[in-house]
Amino acid sequence: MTDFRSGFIAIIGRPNVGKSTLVNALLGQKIAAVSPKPQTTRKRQLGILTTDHAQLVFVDTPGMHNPRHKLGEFLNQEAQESLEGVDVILWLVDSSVPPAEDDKQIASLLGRTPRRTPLVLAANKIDLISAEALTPRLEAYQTSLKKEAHVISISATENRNLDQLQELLISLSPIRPPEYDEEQVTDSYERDIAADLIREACLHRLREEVPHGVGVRIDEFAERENGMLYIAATVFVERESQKGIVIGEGGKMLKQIGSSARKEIEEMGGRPVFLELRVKVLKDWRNDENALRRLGYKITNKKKRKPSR
Ligand SMILES: Nc1nc2c(ncn2[C@@H]2O[C@H](COP(=O)(O)OP(=O)(O)OP(=O)(O)O)[C@@H](O)[C@H]2O)c(=O)[nH]1
Ligand SMILES: [Mg+2]
Repeated sequence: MTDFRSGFIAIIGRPNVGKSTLVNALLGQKIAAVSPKPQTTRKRQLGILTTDHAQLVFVDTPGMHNPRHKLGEFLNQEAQESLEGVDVILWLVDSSVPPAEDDKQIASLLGRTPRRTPLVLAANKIDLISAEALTPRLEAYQTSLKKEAHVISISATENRNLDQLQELLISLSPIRPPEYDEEQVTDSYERDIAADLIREACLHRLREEVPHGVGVRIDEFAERENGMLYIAATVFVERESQKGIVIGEGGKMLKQIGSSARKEIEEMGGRPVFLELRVKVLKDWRNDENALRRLGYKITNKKKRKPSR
């Protein structure tokens, strides 16, 4: 029998590069919300992949960026803390665009992580770039990094090179028994994923600034005797004007959001769902620490640590 390998893999990258899409693709099922808008992921979430000879525990993180409000600070904190104590760091970049300022900052942060932690630079979205343009693009990302990295190009949506990536990550993981049961795919509760899927539906349907000001709270989550899951949730927005947009004419928008979220939640849980949504204004909540806490985003105001080297 070969030795069993098991590793924690932090997936780091700026918003919208495809981190959550990659975790869903590697797991072969949807556990994380995904959308074309940046800052979709707001909390760290584990995606657990178990094969007969290895277990990879992916730590999906919020995209790192220059924050403009307190929620943004929380997102960066979540991402940065996920680097601690992992076995491998996977820096995911969008190969269809040159390195942005946020990428350079991430590269410099990664340059300060412990030398013993292997680093993988994965260039995603190669379906959007020609083979000739890819090589110099990879070099541009690589030179911004002051550390050696294993480089691999992938497409999370087209399933390209994902097996190779998986094997690489397994080979970099230590020999160790699995941490989680093989049936477990995530550490998030179904109700928290449901909240994220409702927010994802908002991100897909709403335009411009409105979706980023959306927060979701699950008020009731109960299984009824007939096997149906009953969920009541509140969609919080920052301003009165946004409330009208989310509800839409004659309640049309909220109905669409509810219906697409319900389908996703049903698919995840494999049982029928009754979803009831209401909309409330929580003024400027993204900048209000108390409101953030109530919605489950806690800023710890940790003191800055010195770089370890
Ligand atoms: N063309 C293409 N699009 C991709 C690929 N991977 C992800 N996407 C798209 O990129 C967008 C962002 O994907 P997410 O998985 O939400 O990105 P993320 O890095 O988790 O974003 P945050 O949670 O905001 O940090 C979605 O519209 C995905 O469908 C890829 O390989 N090719
Ligand atoms: Mg994400």
